[in-house]
Amino acid sequence: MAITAALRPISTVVYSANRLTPSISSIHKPKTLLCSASLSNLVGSEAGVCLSVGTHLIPHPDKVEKGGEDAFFVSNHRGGVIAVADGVSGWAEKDVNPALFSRELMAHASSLVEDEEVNYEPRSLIRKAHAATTSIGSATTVVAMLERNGILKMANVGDCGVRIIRRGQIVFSTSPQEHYFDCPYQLSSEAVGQTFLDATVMTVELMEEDTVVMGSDGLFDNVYDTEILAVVDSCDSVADAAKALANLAHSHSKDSSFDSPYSQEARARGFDVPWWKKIMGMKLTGGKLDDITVIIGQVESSLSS
Ligand SMILES: [Mn+2]
Repeated sequence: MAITAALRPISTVVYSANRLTPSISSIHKPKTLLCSASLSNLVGSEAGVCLSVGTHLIPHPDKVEKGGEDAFFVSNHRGGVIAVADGVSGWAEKDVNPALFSRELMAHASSLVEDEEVNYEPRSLIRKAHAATTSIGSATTVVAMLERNGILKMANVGDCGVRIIRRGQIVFSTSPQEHYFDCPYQLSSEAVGQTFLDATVMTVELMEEDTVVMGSDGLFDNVYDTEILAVVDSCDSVADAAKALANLAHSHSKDSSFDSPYSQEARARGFDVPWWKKIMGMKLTGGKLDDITVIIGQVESSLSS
């Protein structure tokens, strides 16, 4: 399977696609699910489309006891809202638990999805959620909000990411924002950090049966897009796909001989084994140990629920 397009999120991009036929269905009260390790549920329930969502989070092997530093949420408001935040681990050196900021950011964001001022705009959601935080720390984040007419609105700060799969091909891809290698843009408790103004804002018109793959860098640093396509294609449910992708990322992350996207990028940036090892044909390889969060959303007619 080939990657047909990887749009760079420099400006707002609208994919044109067939209009989705609105349909009528019963109205359920929005329910928000926060930081569950593994869940699968249908979110969004009024006329039009909604996301059927599966999630899976595997903490960094050294951070299992504390649950890792990634956080995420899923909401069924309108067509569905999904978001991931990744706490920047450098804060541990300052005796700050890096999980606090990312979790608080996601908790505020999940409680603000229906806020009038937010107006169902991902960048506004990031602005208000960030402003509400009181924890010390910083986090990367990506937010995607689906309208029932199929318009998916996204905002991204840092190196979490999104892939959109249509008929077995990746038709949309976010790009990481970073200051330098391994130092992503991040929302912070400190004034030196980035803000909602630095977020890349993207819009894609989705079609029924499109698949949205959202993850922290722990996914995309360890799993190639071709593997994402193959795994999603081989799974029968969004829950299975999320779990299978997280497991693949986890196994690659622990494999020192795997030539991961992360090690390829490191070599491209000039990091490698010493010259005498290169002479012997060796190179820098290995996955990247990290927290791994995967959210899979499949676009469905809300009648099909
Ligand atoms: Mn990470």
